[in-house]
Amino acid sequence: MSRYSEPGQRGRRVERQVLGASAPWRYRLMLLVILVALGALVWRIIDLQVVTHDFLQGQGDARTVRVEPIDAHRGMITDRDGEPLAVSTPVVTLWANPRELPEDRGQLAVLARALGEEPDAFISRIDGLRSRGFIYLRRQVTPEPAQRVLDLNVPGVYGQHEYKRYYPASEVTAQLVGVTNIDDHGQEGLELAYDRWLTGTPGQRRVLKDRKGRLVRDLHLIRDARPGGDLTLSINLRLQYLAYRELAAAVAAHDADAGSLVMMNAKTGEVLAMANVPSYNPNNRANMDAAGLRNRAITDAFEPGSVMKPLAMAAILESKQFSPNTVLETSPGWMRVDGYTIRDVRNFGRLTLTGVITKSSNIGMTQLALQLPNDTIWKMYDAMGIGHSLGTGFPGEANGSLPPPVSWSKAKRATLAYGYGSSISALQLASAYTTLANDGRRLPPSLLKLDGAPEGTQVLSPQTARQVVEMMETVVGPYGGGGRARIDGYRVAGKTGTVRKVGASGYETNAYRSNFIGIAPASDPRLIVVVSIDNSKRGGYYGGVVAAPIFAQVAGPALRMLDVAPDSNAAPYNPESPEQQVAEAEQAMRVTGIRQPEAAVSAAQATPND
Ligand code: 59J
Repeated sequence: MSRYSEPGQRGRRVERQVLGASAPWRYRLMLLVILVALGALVWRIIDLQVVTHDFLQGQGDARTVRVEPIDAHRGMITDRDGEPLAVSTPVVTLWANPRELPEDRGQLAVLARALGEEPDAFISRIDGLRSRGFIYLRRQVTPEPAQRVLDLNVPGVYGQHEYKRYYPASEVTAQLVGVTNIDDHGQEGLELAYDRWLTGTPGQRRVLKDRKGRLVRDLHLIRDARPGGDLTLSINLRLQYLAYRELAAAVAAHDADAGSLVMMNAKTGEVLAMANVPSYNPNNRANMDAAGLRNRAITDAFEPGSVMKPLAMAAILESKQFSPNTVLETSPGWMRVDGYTIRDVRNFGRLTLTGVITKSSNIGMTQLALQLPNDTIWKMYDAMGIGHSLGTGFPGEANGSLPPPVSWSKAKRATLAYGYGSSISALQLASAYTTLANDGRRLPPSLLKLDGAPEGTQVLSPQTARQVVEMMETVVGPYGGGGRARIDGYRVAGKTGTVRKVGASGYETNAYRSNFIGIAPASDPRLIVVVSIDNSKRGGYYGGVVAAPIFAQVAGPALRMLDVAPDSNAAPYNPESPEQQVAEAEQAMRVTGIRQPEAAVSAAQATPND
């Protein structure tokens, strides 16, 4: 300003005067424009240095320093003895940035061959994807062949280290163990139920990468990956193989739709084997189909039929109104209740309570149930866990159903006593039978290995439990339908069941479920085995014909593998031997309650109903 007022600078002064005088608005406008421009510049500086600083800094850094996840090792699933059932093995996923891949056809052809692909098809595929920044070449290959590809040093080809789940026992344990998806998360079975436990926590490391995303060097570890926990199952893999093999063979031989087998430790509730057919290979996700995925032994509830009779019999004996030797009249083999006709397969005449179990008399069970208060049998079933969750946490675990005794008709009470009107899974059935096999104390099932026996719940008296087990021994004896369940060297208690399946219009006339439940050794039970075969279409369909032999083929070797002391030196069953004649006469008396010689006569007339 002082320059303008200096003497001798008149011209300027004049100019200023002219300017200021002729267009003061122009001057002000210019000043304003300059100020606005200056302000914008200052704002931009503030903006870059302060406001968006972090964003820009981050953008810059992203091109060089990155935080990379470190994959956590997923926990292993093993059998009770540490045999691996699900293991995570290191693999490499090969990927490429097509923009960086060479144009050179020869080099691409070499890469294609190393990947096991046809060169021409590979090259045209790559050419179609040139605009992309990322494509998978091959996912989850074993490290050695992956390294051979990486060693070609083709620009734009990278390897990412990952883990892949491998299931050594494949279809034998498939539905129990379950499966993970390609991102290593549980999708089915115990892999899903225990996903949080098995999944570790991924770690983080800071790395320096070049502009193309290639690792230059590790900067530092932020957090190490925390591996997932291991899971030790209750099953024994050798017993599991045995169970699966025999079950699969029987399902094939009988052209059945499906089958399940549960083997339980009678003293702890631990599941020692759980097999399901059809199955699938969990190592090949492409071939998974819904039928093979189902762990039917846990997720499928079915109408149980006669395998419920021993459980109802426990309630009947607990009432103290009957003893195993109380005699009933079941002639003529059918009876009417509430307008429904209840039938036995034959007219069994006079039967003791033991005989009702031996012969599987629907009429005997009906008579007993109708002499007891409304809810006696319902209460017993309820206490045994029918209709309740087993609490395994297994995905899709079935509760089954047990309709409550509100205004029950006589027919409902009767059918419930001989096994109809409720539904139950094979695992629930095994668990309910711990009450009989374990002196009246019910044990919850466990799919995981336990340190000791759980406390359980006393559901009935030890005496009643033993009486029912003894009654069940007659089922595999000469007058029962379960002779095919016999095992050399061991006393077996069992129950057969043949159930007409329910279809769209009531009970089917030619579709059955064949069941057998067995306890061995009967003198001091170690094993409970449930076998259930769905819709046998060849070689019979009775529980005693289809399911009982599977019990013997599995429980026999299992008892020997487990080193269980034999409790029987009975000679193998031979109907001709004098000892057998005496034994049969004795048993006939227990079954029918009638002394010889009538028993011998009726025994001779009766054909074993298997
Ligand atoms: C049966 C039923 C259906 C449901 C009958 C099996 C009833 C019944 C209505 C006819 C085949 C058949 C509620 S039979 O399990 O009694 O296991 O070795 O499905 O009775 O009232 O053609 N089991 N099975 N009954 N229903 N409703 C016997 C018995 C059983 C055997 C054989 C022959 C039935 C000895 C079954 C076995 O104990």
